[in-house]
Amino acid sequence: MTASVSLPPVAEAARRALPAFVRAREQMMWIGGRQVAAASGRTLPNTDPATEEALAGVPRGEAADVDAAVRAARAAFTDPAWAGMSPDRRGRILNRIADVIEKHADELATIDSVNMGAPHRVTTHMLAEASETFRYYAGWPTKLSGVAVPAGNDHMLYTRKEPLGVVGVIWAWNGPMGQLPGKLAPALAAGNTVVLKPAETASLSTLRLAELLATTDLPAGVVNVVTGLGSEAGQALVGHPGVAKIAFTGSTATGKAVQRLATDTLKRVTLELGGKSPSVVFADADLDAAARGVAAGFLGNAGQACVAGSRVFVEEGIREEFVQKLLKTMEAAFTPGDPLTPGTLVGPVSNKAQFDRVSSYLDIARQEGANVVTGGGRFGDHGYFIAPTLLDNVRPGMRVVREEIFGPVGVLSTFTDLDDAIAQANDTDYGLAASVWTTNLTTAHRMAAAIEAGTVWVNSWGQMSTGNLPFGGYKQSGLGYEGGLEGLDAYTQAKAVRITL
Ligand code: TXE
Repeated sequence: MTASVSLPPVAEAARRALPAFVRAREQMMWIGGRQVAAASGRTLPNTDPATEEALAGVPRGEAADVDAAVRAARAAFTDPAWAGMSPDRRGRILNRIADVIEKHADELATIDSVNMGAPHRVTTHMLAEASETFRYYAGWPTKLSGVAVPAGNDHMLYTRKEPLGVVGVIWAWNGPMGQLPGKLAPALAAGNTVVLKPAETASLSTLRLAELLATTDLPAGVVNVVTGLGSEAGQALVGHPGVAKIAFTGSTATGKAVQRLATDTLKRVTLELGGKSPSVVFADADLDAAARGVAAGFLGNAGQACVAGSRVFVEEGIREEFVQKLLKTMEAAFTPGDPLTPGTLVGPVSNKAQFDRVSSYLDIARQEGANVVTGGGRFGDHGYFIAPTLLDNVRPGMRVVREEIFGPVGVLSTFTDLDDAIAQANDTDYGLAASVWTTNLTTAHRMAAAIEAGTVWVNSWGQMSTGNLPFGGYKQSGLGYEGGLEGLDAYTQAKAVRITL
């Protein structure tokens, strides 16, 4: 797997037909319903990771821009146009947002694929989940009710579920349109207003989405977008006293810093963080299906998934047979290609910093004594492509076993029995997800109960929810939930009302 990557003709045609949006010279942020440049006038570059070519620059928003956006969001929060809107109308607006996303799904997916390198098939899937998530939450405004609490004849007691205020949303580059809906949809369903701060290297789809939102009936200032660096715009948003809650997706280290800073103003915080998720293959599994699922687990989106199944555990007796099937699948279906070529399942990693980071982990793997079964370095001679990599001869203490690499790299070990599988799967600081491959019902349920992770897939990997299941991390993979009623509650506060009769 060391051939050079040259863009096939179909991808070149797709690139010539790219939405004009990605090539516009300079994009604008959205504050209070208007498109604005950064107060400083400065911009940040965006790059196509498959070609290393420059795309449209985005404004480098800083504290002054964040302050303007928070003020606009606060004004919109109390404006009767939003605060007094009936719940059914709010639900209709959420459905309208879903319509608009559906209509422009291909365009938004293409923008993300070019801006952050995920295969079009992957970004298309994210957009489908995005519209479904808005539809799921569109049903909630009319059902978000408090309760009447029993009391004596002299009192009436009840609760109200109220929005929090301004929600700051900060998220990552590995799935711009995948991570946003689980935050934006429930925030709006509950009646909050928001300031969005997308990742600095992958902001274009959010800016395009903001243009599309302006065509719905959302009042001005309900959704604002400030682009910029985490250390500038991101930090200013987390520290701003006018923000009631931060919803964050990113690394565990940055998540901890966000929570520390948010403590000063006692903001609520939900954190979707990193992972080092196990894929556990038992001898009785359908090994062909397991090989495909396990490969997708650590190679899908070039391994840049918080739920990536980057630690592979195989029952001892089937090790050789399974590894052969895995290598065959990797070669047949997961050879990297242009993200815009139909059928590509592995694109480049998203940006130069990530390319350097993954490359350095491959050096660390060799220094630590891991064996490179396949891959182990750059793929091709241009673009930020990394060869799909499988490592074995690994020990539990190695950095490549313990730390999130966030690239197309899996580490493989064996286990002896169920208890050994559970112990090894749980030997991690993280706890976001797991996949278990078995045809034995007892094994499936025992594993599902014993694994310390927020999501457990049995005989699949990576199926995400369309809003209706809670998604959250155990241990250092996060705090709180997205999705489902748990994900909506995170954007509300309960008020107790006591009326003396
Ligand atoms: O993430 P950051 P980075 C992991 C993955 C990756 C590593 C580094 O292992 O290799 O993190 O990626 C904003 N205050 N994950 O450095 O820093 C930033 O602008 C407020 C896993 O890109 O977490 C961006 O919008 N905001 C993860 C967002 O945080 C700040 C997805 C994420 O950036 C900030 C991404 C600050 N002080 C990376 N600093 C997953 N769970 O999927 C940065 N940001």
